[in-house]
Amino acid sequence: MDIITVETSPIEGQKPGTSGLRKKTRTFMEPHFLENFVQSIWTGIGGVQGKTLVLGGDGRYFSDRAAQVILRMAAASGAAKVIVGRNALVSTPAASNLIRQRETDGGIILSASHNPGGPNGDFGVKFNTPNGGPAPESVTSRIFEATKAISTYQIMEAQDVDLDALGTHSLGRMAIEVVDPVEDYARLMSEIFDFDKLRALFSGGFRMRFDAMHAVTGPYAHAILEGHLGAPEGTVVNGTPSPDFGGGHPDPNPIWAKDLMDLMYGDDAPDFGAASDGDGDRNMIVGRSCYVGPSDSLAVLAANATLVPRYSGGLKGVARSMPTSQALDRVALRLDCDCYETPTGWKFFGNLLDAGRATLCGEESAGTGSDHVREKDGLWAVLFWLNILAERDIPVAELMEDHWRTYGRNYYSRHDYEAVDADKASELMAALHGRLPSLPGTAVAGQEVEWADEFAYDDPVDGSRAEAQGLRIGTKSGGRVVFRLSGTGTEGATIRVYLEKAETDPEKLAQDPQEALLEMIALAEEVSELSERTGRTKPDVFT
Ligand code: VG1
Ligand code: CO
Repeated sequence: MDIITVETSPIEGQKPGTSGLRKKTRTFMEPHFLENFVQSIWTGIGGVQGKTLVLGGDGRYFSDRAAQVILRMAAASGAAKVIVGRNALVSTPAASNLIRQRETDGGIILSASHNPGGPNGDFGVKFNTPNGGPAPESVTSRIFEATKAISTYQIMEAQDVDLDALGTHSLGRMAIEVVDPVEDYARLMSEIFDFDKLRALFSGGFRMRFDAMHAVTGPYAHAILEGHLGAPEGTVVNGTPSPDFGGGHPDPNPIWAKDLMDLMYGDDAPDFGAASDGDGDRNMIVGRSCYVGPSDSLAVLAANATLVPRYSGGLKGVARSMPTSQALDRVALRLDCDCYETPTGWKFFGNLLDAGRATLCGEESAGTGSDHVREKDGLWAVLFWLNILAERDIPVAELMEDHWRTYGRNYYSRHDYEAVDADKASELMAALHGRLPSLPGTAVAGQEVEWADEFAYDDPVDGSRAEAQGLRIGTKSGGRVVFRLSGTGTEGATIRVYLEKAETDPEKLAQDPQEALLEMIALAEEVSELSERTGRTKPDVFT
């Protein structure tokens, strides 16, 4: 088979964001776009000669073509082996697990997570390092530098590999092993949780619905929930992955998982509801008439961790991304364990997990995970909740009330303003940045500002520093507002406004978050002049 060298030149805009490179699918399909980026990954990691990689993704439109291109490029650059999920389907946490279990040199995940798929949707490519986690900034910046200097790439001329057939194939001298993407992951879950207890829960009549949102967790949820744990058939809905996610938006939040919300707030609600995103790393948890916000969910997992076999010895530490609510900190204080605050994106948890400083991590964007892999893990979070409910034997709503009574409640919401004109968004951020030093000690929208800063993170393990990670304002009354620009969007800019207010008065623990946060919402508007600057009067999405 021939290896050909193709002349190319740098393509603008190949800077990896919060989680790999995400673009419109059509952009990825433009001549050389994918190839340039993949060759730059090889350069950024010091070549693939003799290496073994994992390859898989959420199965979105163009994944099948992209997988064949990546295989031909890996073979052309001398990779020894690529382990591929059948039909290139592997959830993000399962890919992280494969990279670790098989001790490979890393892997490539094809996904744009919760963004819609299809020719008019989004596509993404992410490189994960040998620890199974998303490449840290040191690696992504080398990849980005390579995209700016590229002049050629190598690709093998060959027929497509049959990725539907399990077993070993070859491409030139490179081996390709097509594996069942669910098997290893299901085994890992059975080692973490008390599967006997969960089987007893379902055989005792516990009812749940898991909405896979036509995305990658379908096969995993069918196999684990309905297979291993004996949940009745029909527990998993929308369980067949489709390249455009059934035309939907595979984002597990009350807006995009509305069917599930309607069911859980209706007359015939089952005991428990859950959903996961496109690539299976996010989760949504909802009890009967009780939606659990992601930051609260993280705090509940930490508070109840010792009920799960793997964490029965306690937690080494916990970590949350900066904009995530401080509900976790309250639990850590009681447990007397360290609580780290990192920038947004899972890549910042990797060092803490590798160094054994943190056991559980999470983000307000519906991502929770632990040291079992190096990605957030949707189905793991769902099984964690089931394990807690099996042990505590109370409804979700009661568990939440108990949690807030014990620890206090951090009312929390994120307001997103999507596809804002990029210049206007950066002007807003720049103006706010300029105002920060003058805010402490003044009153804004009737709230006394205590502190204001721009978040920067010094990694305690490798000493690296990440700057400009969000603008934050804290009030005397224990409130906080954070402003960030999204690093995963593909159209204009997305402004994220994170609102939080702590409440410990036992009489005030049952409010609607949007009501409880009205003062913080007013402060955010006044300090940023968001509606005036962007013409937007309400968020496109709030969670
Ligand atoms: C968003 C979330 C962040 C998450 C990232 C990737 O990033 O806010 O918490 O880690 O998506 O998640 P940003 O930069 O748009 O705010 V996933 O499930 O999209 O891989
Ligand atoms: Co995701």
